[in-house]
Amino acid sequence: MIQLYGLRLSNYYSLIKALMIDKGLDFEEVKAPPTQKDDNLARTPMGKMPSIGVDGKYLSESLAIAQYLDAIAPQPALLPSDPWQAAKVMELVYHIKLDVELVARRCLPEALFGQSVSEETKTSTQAELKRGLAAVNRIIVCEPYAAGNTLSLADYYLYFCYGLADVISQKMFNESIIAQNPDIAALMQKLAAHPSIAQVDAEQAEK
Ligand SMILES: N[C@@H](CCC(=O)N[C@@H](CS)C(=O)NCC(=O)O)C(=O)O
Repeated sequence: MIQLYGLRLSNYYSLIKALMIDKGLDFEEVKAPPTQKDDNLARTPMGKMPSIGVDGKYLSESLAIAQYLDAIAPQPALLPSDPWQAAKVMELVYHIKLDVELVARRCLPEALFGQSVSEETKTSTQAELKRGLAAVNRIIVCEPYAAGNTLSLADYYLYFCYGLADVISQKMFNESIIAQNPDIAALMQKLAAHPSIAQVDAEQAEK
């Protein structure tokens, strides 16, 4: 049994939960808010969520966790077997994660937690978000899935990263990053109906 630590409100926690459901893994959810307390730092060295526990050992960082899950439960595969296509999936994942989600996240305190961020941060976030979105638009396929023919790790990152970044962008800049690209909007809808993702969203709503 794997322990999944974190909170359901976290997009990366949700992503890992969807992967574990799709892979048919036996897991339990353990509520663990992001803190700098010793017990949490032992699981996740930055104190962030999610992390997993396996036989008393711990692993953090969603990409590392996804890699581990794919190794212990290879089906359904998160990456194509062709090395080039697999690397292209990872390229897309990195741009979604680092150049869209992580950029939008700078405004998270104001967008979702009632704090304020500086005008400088807002201006630089909006400009860099535009650049990140353009980068993703240049390489995303969306026919029928984010990176091509099959559902891959890129679809999970698209769904959970764009979901959060879209909320932030709408609140901060009055712009939907999803509506800007009809192909991505259609894929997001399709992914929302994917059973594991629909289950994660429903359980998040009930808290
Ligand atoms: N790079 C990490 C990011 C995880 C992350 O940003 N988690 C957020 C919640 S979605 C968090 O714990 N934030 C609290 C903090 O930054 O201290 C991953 O991919 O797992």
